[in-house]
Parts: sequence; structure tokens; C-alpha cells
Amino acid sequence: MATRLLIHGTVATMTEGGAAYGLIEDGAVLLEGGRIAWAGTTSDAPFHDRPEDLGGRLVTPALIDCHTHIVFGGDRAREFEMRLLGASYAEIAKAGGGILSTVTATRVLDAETLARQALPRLDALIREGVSTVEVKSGYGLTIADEVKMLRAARRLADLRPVTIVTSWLAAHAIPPEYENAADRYIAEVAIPGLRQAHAEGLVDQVDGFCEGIAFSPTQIALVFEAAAALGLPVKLHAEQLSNLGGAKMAAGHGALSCDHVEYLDADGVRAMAAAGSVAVLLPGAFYTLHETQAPPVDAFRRAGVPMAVASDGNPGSSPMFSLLLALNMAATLFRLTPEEALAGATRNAARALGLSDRGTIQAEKRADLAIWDAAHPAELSYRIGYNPLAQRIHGGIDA
Ligand code: DI6
Ligand code: FE
Repeated sequence: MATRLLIHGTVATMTEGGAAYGLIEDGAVLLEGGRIAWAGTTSDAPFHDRPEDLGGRLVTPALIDCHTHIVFGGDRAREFEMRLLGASYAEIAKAGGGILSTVTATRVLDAETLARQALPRLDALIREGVSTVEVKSGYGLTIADEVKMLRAARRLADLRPVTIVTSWLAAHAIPPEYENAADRYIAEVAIPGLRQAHAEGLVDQVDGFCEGIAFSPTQIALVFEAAAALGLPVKLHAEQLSNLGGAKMAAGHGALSCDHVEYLDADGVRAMAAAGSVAVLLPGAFYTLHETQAPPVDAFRRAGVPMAVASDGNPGSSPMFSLLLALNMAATLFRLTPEEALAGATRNAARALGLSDRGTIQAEKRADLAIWDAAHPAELSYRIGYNPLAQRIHGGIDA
């Protein structure tokens, strides 16, 4: 692979501890063998016979969407209508709609079809400079259908130049055949299915939905113990609609992240800080569900809990397939600074996925970069419904 030198860029390295955004004015980046070899000012750059002049454009690490459900069948436009006519998300779920209607639509599709149908959603992210996407199961709810979903997720990485990280989310909802038998579902589907999917190399991490309408901390803990036995990291949808102490339980299992966390209390913040868990903020779901309680952003700052921002792209609570819009919403709805928002879709998103090889522009990191028709990194969360991406580099290659 050719060595590339990018010069005359405004380079937001997103490294910690120095200038805001780790910004290098009139910066340069050297790429070698799919990795970043060096970053600094253009005047300090090593010799290259054909440098690429960025004309002052902004360079950031490629974006990372660390929480999505982009593999699914069908859509939920009808429920969107019902909610606007007054039904709540939890009421719709209890009436067999919600997640379960997507389960019905997902079970009838094969892995290849699921992957093909996810492509427009994935492409929307890629067009915004996203280079790493986490994808969850959770709409199959049988062993075979959950495994199928992760096969579809893996397939996406053959179809597009992107890194896919998979999460086993069988503990997402209780399927009709296990109504009032959540414990049995955990024992018969969520745990043995995890072992099978892991044996097939399909699982990178393990997730759950800890909520009144889903699973209790005790039930999720059993899945996490099975994950630990397989050496898999865990994360959790926690404290989205109520406070069940899920984040604290997950932190006790060394969770990479606790996601949503609108209803998290001080105890939960402390537990996450002690465990080094990332708080993944999902303003698309907050917005779609007309939530009013914002996550405890100030408490996260004070406790030093890193914050990530993701799309939560899914057919129900966050039919949003734009990470740039998530950044804008994180700033406007949750009052993250533009620097925190961008760190949330780069450095801290990488951390939420346990990936130490990306998320900043530094020697040794993957050469995953986004180049923007923008002069300052605050522009990425400032505009609404506007995509300034000029060029995306995935593993050193324009793609
Ligand atoms: N929380 C969410 O926001 C998504 N899953 C979850 O546990 C919603 C999934 C859906 O409504 O289809
Ligand atoms: Fe989610």
C-alpha cells in the first residue's frame, strides 16, 4: 500500500490533554500500510514526492457509531403514528407492538436479505464519514434468528469498506413464546445462543436491555456471567425509561459502556466511574420518545466518566441513521460542547467498543480519517441536516 502524506489540513487529532480538539493548524498526516505513521505541522512533515494538499480542509478521525440496531426487517411507521395519537412506547410494547413487531418482520428474512436491506442505512452513515459501526442482534429472539442477525451484520463488512463490531443482544425483549417466562428465555435462548454464536465467531461483545418492559439486572447478570466465561466484554441498555440499577450491575461486570442512562442516579455514576465504563448518550431515542429527563452529563463530567454519542439507529425508538444529527442533538438537547460531542463519536466511541487502535489521529492508529469541507470542528455539530464530508479514508484507502 502506497505511503500517503496529507498536507495543509486543519487536523483535529482528538487526542486528550493538549489544545482543544487536539487541533493542529496547517497540519499534516502521514499514512503507511493502513496506519497513521505520523501527524504534525506541515512545516515539520517528512519529505514525500507527491503530497496531497487539503487546502485547509478539516481532518478528523473517521467517525465511529458505537450503538446501532441497523439490521432489522420491516419498519414501524404505523407505531410512529400511534405514538403521536397518544400511545406511549411502553404501552405499544405491552400490546405486542414495538420491538416485537420488528421481531416478526425479522424472523421471516434470511441473513443475506437482512444485510441487503441494512445497506441503505449503513450507506447513510458511511456518507457521513463513519468507518466503524457497532451492530446488535435483538430482533430474532430465537437462537437461530439471533445468530442469523449477527451473520447479516458480519456480511455488511464484505459488502462495504467498514469495520463492523457485533453485539449479542438476545436479552432485548421477551418473545411471545416465552411470555411470563423471562427466566426460562434467558436459560434456553439468550445463554446457549450466545455460546453457539461465539463458537461461530459472530460475537464481539454482549449487550442487554435492562428495563421494566424487558429484563431485570439479575436476569442480565446471568448473561454477563456467560459472557465472562467466554472472555467477551459486556455493555448494557440501562436506565433508559426508569432506574433499575442496571448500570451499577453492569459496571460491576466491568462493562465497556452503559447506554442511554437518562435515569441514572449518583450511585450509578460512581459505579461507572470506578469501572471506567463509557456513558453512551443516544439523543435520537430521547428525541423520538419525547423524553424530558436528560442524562446526568454534569455528573459524568465531574466523575470523569467518558461520554460517547451514537445514533441508536433502529426502527422504533430512534429511526435516525445520521451520526452528525446525533452530534447536533447531543449538543442541543444534552448540552454537550461541540468538542465533547465529537470526542463522543471518535475517541470515546472507540473506547465504548474496546478498540484501542482508532478514534484519534496518532502514530500507530488505523488510517481511518474523515476530511470535511469545514474550517473548524465545531461545524460538525453546529449545522442541522447538512453533511460537509469531502473524503473518507478507511484503512489508508479512499472509500
Ligand atoms: N432501547 C432502544 O432504544 C432500542 N432498544 C432498546 O433496548 C429500541 C429498539 C426498538 O424500539 O426497536
Ligand atoms: Fe439501543
